[in-house]
Amino acid sequence: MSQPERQSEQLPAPDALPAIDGLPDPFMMANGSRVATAEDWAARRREITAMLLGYEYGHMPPAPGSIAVEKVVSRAALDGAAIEKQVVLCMGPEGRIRMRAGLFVPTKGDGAHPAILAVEPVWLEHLEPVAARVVDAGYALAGFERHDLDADSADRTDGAHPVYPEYDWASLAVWAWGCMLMMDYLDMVEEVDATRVAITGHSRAGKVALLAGALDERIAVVAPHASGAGGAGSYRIVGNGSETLALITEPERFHYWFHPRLAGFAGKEERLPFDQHFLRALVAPRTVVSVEGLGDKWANPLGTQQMYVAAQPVFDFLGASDKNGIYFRPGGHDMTMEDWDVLLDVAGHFLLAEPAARDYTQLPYPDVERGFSWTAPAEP
Ligand code: GTR
Repeated sequence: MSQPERQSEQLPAPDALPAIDGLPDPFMMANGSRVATAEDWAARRREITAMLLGYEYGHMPPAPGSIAVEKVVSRAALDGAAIEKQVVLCMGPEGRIRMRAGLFVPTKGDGAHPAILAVEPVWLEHLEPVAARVVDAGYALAGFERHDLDADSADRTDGAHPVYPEYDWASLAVWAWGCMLMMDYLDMVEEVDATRVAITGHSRAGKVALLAGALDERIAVVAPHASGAGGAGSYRIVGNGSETLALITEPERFHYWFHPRLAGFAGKEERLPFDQHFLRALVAPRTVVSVEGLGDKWANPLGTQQMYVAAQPVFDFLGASDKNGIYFRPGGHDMTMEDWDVLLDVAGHFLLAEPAARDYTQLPYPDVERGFSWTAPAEP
């Protein structure tokens, strides 16, 4: 058992935790005092991370250190607009972790390019229009095959789980770890500026993008798309027809995405010592913009708005008020070309300081009460 897991063994069970009225206060430290300084927040950030990993996602191994890059393909692509690289990243004990990754680097423009990191195998044919659009906007597009690390099933005998048997990470954490490996890789690629990376993913991959972006402080912009339960959506505030904690952790559904402790809070969400605004707040003072479909009820638009609102005091406290954003478009649960255009606008504005073409503060339910009464401490 890893050290953090040994510590999380002592985590109180749901019934031993107090029921919290409204949304938990991210500034309230475990010792009962409230965050007052930037150092306090750094300590609180560690507490929040420990809670989220202990109760919700499980613990990941550290970065494997060195990565061997096996080149599979390097060729002109997208009618000459990009060089496409397909590689296999080999790492971990005895090189047993093998993950396919891909990268499109624009041929126009000099120097290291800003990049979009998608939790997708970007080399697949159906994503070619996306690659063309991203490259045309001047970004490199990177992605990977998360199922090389963990198949989307409860089986723990494939991919990374058997390589690190001492870790209690569930699938979302395994896949988020893959994003961090991608950051290690992008750091090695001289045509990419790894300090200017925006991460995105849709739905379950959006949950992964948010988790990775919350934990990995190298990721400048975090843009989960339709991530819902376990992502940018609330467990406590759930709109009509939206996915609940109980539903997502059902044994016949997606319990294996999460640490088994999470399912214990089904019907007891008020005892969770956090809600997903804590995850979102971990991104501060970097940028998070969640992109949603107004008609995508399953992904909990109301609860996503409320998490955005409840994370804002942390961004305010850290002097990053304008780095927390949300965007709702009409329509349902898919990631369309229009959504990629939004993502490129987000990247243009928050990575490259270009003027934004959209308002990232517009609430779809402006009249709903905030659901909490605590406020940000005076600025550190
Ligand atoms: C659904 C699941 C959602 C979302 C979605 C997807 O069935 O309930 O939480 O992750 O799958 O990934 O498309």
